Parts: sequence; structure tokens; C-alpha cells
Amino acid sequence: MTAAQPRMVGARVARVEDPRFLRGEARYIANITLPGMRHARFVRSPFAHARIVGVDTSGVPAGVAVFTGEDWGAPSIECTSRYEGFQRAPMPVLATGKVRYAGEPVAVVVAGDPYLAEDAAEAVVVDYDPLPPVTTVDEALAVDAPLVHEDWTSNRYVPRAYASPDYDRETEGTLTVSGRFRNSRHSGVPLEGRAVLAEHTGGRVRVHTSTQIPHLVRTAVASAMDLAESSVQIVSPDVGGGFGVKAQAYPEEVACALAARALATPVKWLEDRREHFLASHHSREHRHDATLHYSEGGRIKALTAAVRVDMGAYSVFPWTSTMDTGMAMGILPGPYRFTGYKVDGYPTCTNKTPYGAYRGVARPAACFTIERLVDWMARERGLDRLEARRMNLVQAEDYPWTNPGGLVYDGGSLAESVEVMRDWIGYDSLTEELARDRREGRLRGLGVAIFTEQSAHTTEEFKKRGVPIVFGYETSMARLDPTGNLTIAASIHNHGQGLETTLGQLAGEVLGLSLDRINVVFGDTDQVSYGFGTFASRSAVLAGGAARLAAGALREKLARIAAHLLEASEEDLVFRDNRVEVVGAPGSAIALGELCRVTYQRPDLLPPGTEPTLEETRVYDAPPGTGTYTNALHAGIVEIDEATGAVDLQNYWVVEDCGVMINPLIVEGQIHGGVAQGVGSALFEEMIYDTDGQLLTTTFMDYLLPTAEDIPFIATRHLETPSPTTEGGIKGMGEGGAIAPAAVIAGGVEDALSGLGRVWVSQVPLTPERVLGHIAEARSRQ
Ligand code: MCN
Ligand code: SMO
Repeated sequence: MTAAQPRMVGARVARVEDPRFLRGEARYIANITLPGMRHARFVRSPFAHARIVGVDTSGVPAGVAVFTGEDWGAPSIECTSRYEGFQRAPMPVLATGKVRYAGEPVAVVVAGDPYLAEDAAEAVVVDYDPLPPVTTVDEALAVDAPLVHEDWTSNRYVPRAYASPDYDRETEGTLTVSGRFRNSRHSGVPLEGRAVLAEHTGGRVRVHTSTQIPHLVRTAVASAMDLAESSVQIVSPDVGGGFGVKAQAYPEEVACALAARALATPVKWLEDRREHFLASHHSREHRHDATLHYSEGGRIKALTAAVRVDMGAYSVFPWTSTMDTGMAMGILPGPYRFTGYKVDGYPTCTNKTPYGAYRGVARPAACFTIERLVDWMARERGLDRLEARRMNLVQAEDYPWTNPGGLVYDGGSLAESVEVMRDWIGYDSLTEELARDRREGRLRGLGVAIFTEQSAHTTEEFKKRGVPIVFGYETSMARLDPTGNLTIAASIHNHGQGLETTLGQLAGEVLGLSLDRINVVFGDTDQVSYGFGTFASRSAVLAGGAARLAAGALREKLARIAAHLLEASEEDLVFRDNRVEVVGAPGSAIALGELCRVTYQRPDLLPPGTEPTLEETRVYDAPPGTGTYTNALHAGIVEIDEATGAVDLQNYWVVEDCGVMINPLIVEGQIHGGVAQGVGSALFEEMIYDTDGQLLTTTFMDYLLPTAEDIPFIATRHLETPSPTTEGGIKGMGEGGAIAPAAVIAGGVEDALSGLGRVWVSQVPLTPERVLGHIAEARSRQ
């Protein structure tokens, strides 16, 4: 790009997609009605573990269709792993023979309206022979545990272990702090639950589904139905939040497609909230037993950890059941500069809902563990908590830094962010003020947490993870029409991230085209050959990289044509304000629209040998490495009500560096949303199972989400260290907000209670009951 090219990257542009949402013009699956459409309802297992003795459908009224897995030859969605010793756990579309979690679909009824379908589902009588369930990692990993999959050797999906070569040397003679750290089971709970509308038309299956990963769902549906991928189209229209819950292929997607084909009518299914809690994939339930080894001066030397994750009953597509364990094992060392590391991983199979992605994937739990340990080390050594971090961080001159978990940090501003935070919040006077408050009997405290956010994970990284499909690249198509308007079609999906705006900014800058002339389309597998979707904070880097390259290819072609028409040299052209101008010749310019019209409609005027079309597709694969790493430091103030144990979060600050920002307004919105979800993890959200494997939290009365009242003003500061590896220096950041809050708030609670006595906070959410427990613990140590 020439120096004169105006910048659109970095502009705080309001989101172009918002007007349609604000005016109620969005198009969700619930809004789509097809002629002859019928409605599905799933019959779900009431038991966590049981043999299916028989299914009696004789009570189903006439005119209502009913299917069991056996009717379809027991199709499944399978996600195996290349890891040695991985035990297979294909996820049945409808369970046959046995059920393995409460809420598992066993049959589907299809009726003329959703209410009839609901009644008819109740008329299906399934005879179960209950089996003993395993509902915790301890139960599941016990030697004599009942097996969730009877042909397995244990309930551990696959053994994982790693030790750095210098582990023994680095741990020698060190001081230690240890703990057992727990994050509760919860999930993204988007506003819109899952939704599917399948039809069979013109010999093809078309499945509308509320998903983040259209092409991957196509692969799963085609495989389960034994179809060519060209016989399946996935359409994911407006999606009311995904947060990772919609980044797996689900049995209901395949079941609706099979029913639509069998009945030759469109079949719609809208998940209700109770089903969502029961059967949409859960996440977050980690238990880490960890020890930090350090020197007398407070230098971190090594980390020892055992990571146990309750992955539920089946291996999810496309991640496998090893994802969270593997992510935690890689990122547990956090942003710190040490080399000794030994870790064991236990991805564990239980009679619970399968476990998939949720914003942050393993990193909130990993951040919680390492940051709690660093706080405890600081307390033991009498060090200030920020200083204990600063002196142990990976420094600017260390990059690229390979952490002892094998992740390669490409660059960042960790130490700088500590200085910025210190000045910004007036750290020294603030900590004095809080200490004064505590002396006066108020339970106020500050928490801090710092982390690196792996984003835009590469081909190399996913290859290492043993997943069957290696997700490193993304595809974007750029097409100019004869009026000079640009369409970007991408294989990612936008469901709240602002990607219609930011991909437009990236491509528009290359072509000097304003956003009102750019349309970003996504969520239709017929538009783009292949790609993976939106997850792992990858869309800006990968789809953005591809969009920019595709726009660049169009620009090159347009420059050739414009140079020919304007009788100018290509190097003298600048693309700006929807025109192509000749530098230094004010009168000499052509509107982009005119240039496009000529290209398509006046091939006789084009330079010889030019194809009269303006469409380019590019694939962008991030360069080798393990991804690009955003860093952030969060801080917050809490005040505890001693009588009730309620935690009031009063301030929250974020210093964040995601490389070059495409749109700071959107980046801040992403941080705000992520922090709000992290506050949910820290204070409220918890799926509770009883010992029979029954989920007790199936409504918003039992499963608490934070409301606007619970979220303080979130202040943000940006540092901008370009990634040395990615196109445009961009790093991903869509998950980061959610990573630190549990660690921050736990640290804040510990600090607030320090006036009463010493406590060790190692479990979230910090419900009033748990906080009261900590208060009692503090008093007992007074
Ligand atoms: N961005 C930017 N500059 C950067 C990096 C990002 O302007 N240096 C912008 C991007 O252009 C994009 C947004 O910030 O508009 C997030 O970009 P990115 O970090 O690439 O993340 P993805 O677009 O891949 O989004 C995925 C991420 C994940 S994994 C979850 S989970 C999550 C999240 O996004 N789910 C969300 N944010 C969400 N926000 C909403 N509203 N809804 C969800 O379901
Ligand atoms: S949990 Mo986000 O979809 O990677």
C-alpha cells in the first residue's frame, strides 16, 4: 500500500450490523418459517446411566412421527484423537442400548405444532434399567469405578503427561506453595438457545442451525448421514450468542436432518432453556492440584500440576474430549519466565453432559491456578503482589519465548502493562486506602491477575493436539460488483463480535472503499469452499488476513485496469474515497464504481488478456508457531458484606494489548462482555449435580447469571505491540475478558478478609455461602 493510502484500521467505527438488531430486523432461526414445516421434540433420558430395555411408541397419536436411533441404524457423531491410547466415545444421534447422561436424546417425535410434539414426546415410554453413575472425577477415576463406556479400560479418555528436562534440577531446594484449585461446571448460556431447521430439497439436505462452525457441522452431518459434503448445505443466520456452546456439532442437528429427509417436510427444533442446561455442552469444570516452586527471593523456578477435567460422557466434535486438559497443560505456566514443569492430565469421562468450549477454554482455570499460587508466594515472601509478578514475567527481550508447556509467545508488553496499571490506578495509595478501610472494619480488598491469551491457534498447534481436523487457516472471498460495491464472504461466523464491521474495515482500507459499500456475508457453506468458523479468537487474524489478501488481489487487478484507462503508471495510483486517483494529477481519477462497470461490461476497453471479473478468494494461515498471544492485566476492588457473605465488585480495570487494533470500540465491547462473563464464573455460575447424576440447576432461578447491577464500570487501557508474525500485526482478543476475573475476585476476597485473618481462596464461584465459610476460617486464625 502506498504511503498516501488512508487508514481505516484503528478507527472507532460504530458497528454496521447493529441497526438490524436494534430495529428487530435480525433473522434468527425462530423467525424462519417454511411451507409444510413440522416441529421436533426430543425424548430425553431421565437417568444419568441406564440400559435401554425397550422403547414403546404405541401411545404416540396418529399423524405424529417418531424415530429412535435403531430406525436410522444408530448414527453417531464421532471425534477421535490421534493421541496414543485414546478411548473412543462416539456420540449417538439418538441413544441405543444405553444412556450415559441425564438429558441424552433417546427418540424424536415430529408433529404439526410444537405443543403437539411436546405432548407426543411424553407418550413415548422408555423402559430403563438404571446403572450406577459416576458423577465426579474422583468417582470416575477410582480403581473399581463403573465404566461409562463398558469396553474401556478406565474412565480416563487418554493419559496425558509431560515433564520438562530440567524439572528435577529446577525444583531442587526450592520453597513451595500448593493448593487444590476448582472452577465450577458452567457454560456460555447465550440468550438464544440452540435452534435447527432442516429441509430436504432438490436432492440436498439444508440445515439451518444456530452454530459458530458451519463447515464443520456440514462435515459432521454429511458423515453421520453418509452423504457427500456437496449434498449438505449449512446455513447459520443471525445467532443470538455462541460463546463456544455453539462450537460443537450436536446430535439434534443430525436428527432433524434425518427426520426431514424421512418425512419429506421441513423439521424445526427450538431448544428450551431447561434442555439447554441439560444437553448443550458444559464447560469450565477443572480441578488442578498444583505446587509452585520458588526461591527465597520470590523467583519462580518450577510448577508441578495434575489437571483433572470432567469431560462428561462423550468426545465432542470437532475438539475431542482432550481439549480442555491439553489447553490447561500448555498455558498453566502463564506469563512467567521459568522452565521447570511437570504436569499430568486426566480428561475424565463421567455420566454428565458432554463438555465443549466456553469463552476462554481452560485458560480461566489455568489463570486462576497460577495467579492464586503467585499471590500465595508473594504473601509467604512478604512481597507486593504486583512486584512479585513483575519480577517473574517474560520480558520484552525474551521473545519469542517458549513456555515450558511448549507454547511460543510471539511478543507482548507484560512488564509494561504492570507499570501502566500501577500509575493508572494509583496502586500505592490505593492499597494504603484499602488497608485503612480494613483497619476501620470494612472488608475491602484488591485483586490482580495477569495472563497471556493464546489466539489464532495455528495449523502447527492443532496438529500437535491430535485432533482429526487441523484448523489453522481461514478462507475469505472478495467480490466487487459492477457498481463497485464489495462483498466479502467468509467461512467464519459473526455472532456478536462485530466482524461485519471489522472485516469491512480491513478490506475497505485496501481498496479505499467506505463501509457503506461493503457487505460481509457468512454462515452459508455454499458461499465459501471450506473453513472452520469462529472460535479461539481467530477471526480477526485469520479471516481478516484472508479478506485483506483477497482485497489486495482485487486491488492489484484494478490498478492494472485503471493504469491502462488513465494512461498512468500503477505505482502512481492511490485508492481512496471510493475512487482511484493519480498522485499529483488532481484531475486524473476514476470512480471505483466506474472501474468495476468497465471491467464487467466493457471488456473491449480492458488491457489485452484481462479476464472481465472481479472475484478473488484467499486463504490465510497464520505463520508457524502456536498462535499469537495477547496479554492483559486485570485489577478489581471488592467489598464483602460480613453478615451475608455477599461480594460487591466496585471497580474493574483492564490494561490490554492485542497488537494492532482494527476497531478499539469493538475491542472494548469484547472486553466488557468477557469480563461480565468472568464475573459470572467468579461469583455466581455453577451447575450442580446430585449423586445420582441429576442436574439440579435447570432454570435461571437455580443457575444465577450476573445482571447489569452486578457489573461495575469496566475501565480499559490499550497498549499496542504489533504481532511480529501475523498479517497487519493483529492479535486475537475475543476471549480475554473472561480469563482473569475469577483470579482477580478471588485475590480481592482474600485481601479483603486479610483484616480478619489469613484465608486461602481456591474455589469459585464465591457464593455467599463459600464467603461466609472463608470469614469463619479467617476468624478461626485470628
Ligand atoms: N478485533 C479488533 N482488533 C484486534 C482483535 C480483534 O478490532 N486486534 C475485533 C475483531 O475484528 C472482532 C472482535 O474484535 O470484531 C473479536 O475478534 P477475535 O479476537 O478475532 O475473536 P473472534 O472474532 O474469532 O470471536 C471469537 C471469540 C470467542 S472464541 C468467543 S467464545 C466469544 C467472543 O469471541 N463469543 C462471543 N466474543 C463474543 N461476543 C459476543 N457478542 N458473542 C459471542 O458469542
Ligand atoms: S469458546 Mo470460543 O467459541 O473459542
